[in-house]
Amino acid sequence: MSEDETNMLKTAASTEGQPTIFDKILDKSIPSTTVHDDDLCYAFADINPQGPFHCLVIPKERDGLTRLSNAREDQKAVLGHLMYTAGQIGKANCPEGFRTVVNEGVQGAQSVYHIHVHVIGGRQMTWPPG
Ligand code: IU
Repeated sequence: MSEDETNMLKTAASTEGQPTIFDKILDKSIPSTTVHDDDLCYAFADINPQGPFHCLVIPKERDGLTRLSNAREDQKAVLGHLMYTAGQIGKANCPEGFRTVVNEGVQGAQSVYHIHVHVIGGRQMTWPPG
């Protein structure tokens, strides 16, 4: 990762509850490569891919969903939609298998506080994750 990218991630990490870079991706003021777009969610290519295929699936309305543990009961449908969409994207792009990841908080290595599901594939994964 370049120094610029590292600095962007550090900036993103300090803004829980504030607008994030993903708002700018959603309003198109920052360009992104679209993988999927529907009423509830948007998926785009990760800027620092961890495999031949790596995208992020995000809700269009963050509505307090900065991280998984903040989800309210009335947001179960949105969470389900994010996960369903991640599965469909993975199936379409990584027929040999893929990994979905939701990082949470500091020890979970979350850097952007707008919930997102990573879909990573196109290479053999290992376990445990780092
Ligand atoms: P994390 O789960 O919060 O650590 O993941 C944030 C991801 O957002 C990470 O994989 C970054 O490469 C990615 N990302 C991006 O795709 N575009 C950006 O402008 C920024 C981060 I900042």
